Amino acid sequence: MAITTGLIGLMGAGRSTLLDLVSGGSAFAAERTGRFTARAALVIPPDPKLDWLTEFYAARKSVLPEFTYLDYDAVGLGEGGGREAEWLNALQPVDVLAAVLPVFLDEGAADSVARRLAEVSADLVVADLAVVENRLERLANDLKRAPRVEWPAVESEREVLAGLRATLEDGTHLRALEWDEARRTLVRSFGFMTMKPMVVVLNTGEDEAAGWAVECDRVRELWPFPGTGVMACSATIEAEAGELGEDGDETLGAFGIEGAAGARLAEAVVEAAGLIPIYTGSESEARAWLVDRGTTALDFAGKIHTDIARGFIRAEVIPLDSLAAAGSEAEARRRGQIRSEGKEHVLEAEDVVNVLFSR
Ligand SMILES: Nc1nc2c(ncn2[C@@H]2O[C@H](COP(=O)(O)OP(=O)(O)OP(=O)(O)O)[C@@H](O)[C@H]2O)c(=O)[nH]1
Ligand SMILES: [Mg+2]
Repeated sequence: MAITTGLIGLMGAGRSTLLDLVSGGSAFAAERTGRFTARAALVIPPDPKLDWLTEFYAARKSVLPEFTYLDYDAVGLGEGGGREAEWLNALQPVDVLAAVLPVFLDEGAADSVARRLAEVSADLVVADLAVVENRLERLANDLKRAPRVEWPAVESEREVLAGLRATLEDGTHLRALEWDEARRTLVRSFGFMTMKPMVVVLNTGEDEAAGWAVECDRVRELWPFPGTGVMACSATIEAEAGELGEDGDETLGAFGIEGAAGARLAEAVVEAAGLIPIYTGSESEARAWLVDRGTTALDFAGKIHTDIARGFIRAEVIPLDSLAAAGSEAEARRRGQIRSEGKEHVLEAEDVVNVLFSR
């Protein structure tokens, strides 16, 4: 399973540099869409907890979640001439959007993050508003022509869309609204940008790394919408340092930059998408899964295999850290830490799960 993230931002925000950075230079040409050429990268960040689990079960292989990134070349938010709409349309299938903010261009400006964020937000909101307005216009025409029996359906869609318009005009992203399944289905085909999980990437100069934590918190204050993740990087210098290996790590360390950008971005994608890691382990395979927060034991069984969900008996569940502290399954069992759970049990981040099922 791969999570696909589309990189967006103004032209020259540093999307391509970020793609090269997280892929370690292994980005490849993706399919052409309309007038645009895309490059993609497949990134599989390491997971020390899965390494531990693999060793614990002496598993023959280990399987990690995969992250795909998609970058369309030389096109950006805020462009006129219909190009932007076509580009955003091409991004419809992605699971997550990552908005790269060129904070490095505003060196020293105290309000850079707020201003860049407002800029991106306005462009996304305007794109969604255009979709809403178009649809409302069409519905107004439909209403003139439609037989009376169809009026209530048209009216109710108009009402929903008018509500979305008011939300957008307020500058609020649509994912901040309460969505029941019926309304979600109604708007799914519109593919609203501000409905998608979104990562904000602050691309700053290297000298600003010391202030990253503060600036990331500022983003969370300014964009308090659910489905938002935040990450900071200094794309150029991190990409250059990446080519130098350990010497590069030392250079980055001097600026206070720690951890691979690919892992940091993946973390923000996981945060935005509302996913949690769940582990499974056996002699044949140790595996890290990413599942929606709130996933039940039965949902998870179905994710492994429909047959396992069909024959679900119960799930044995233990937090990975408890298993590590106990040192063996037998000891964890003796401590009563391996719980036996039913179908409706909601899994927690870093649970190790063993689904028992009948064939
Ligand atoms: N100083 C500095 N320059 C950067 C940084 N990130 C990107 N740049 C520079 O900004 C320019 C644009 O970067 P790209 O990565 O090509 O930006 P892009 O968003 O892909 O731009 P388009 O695809 O042309 O829309 C390049 O010259 C980069 O070297 C950064 O963190 N610091
Ligand atoms: Mg580019």
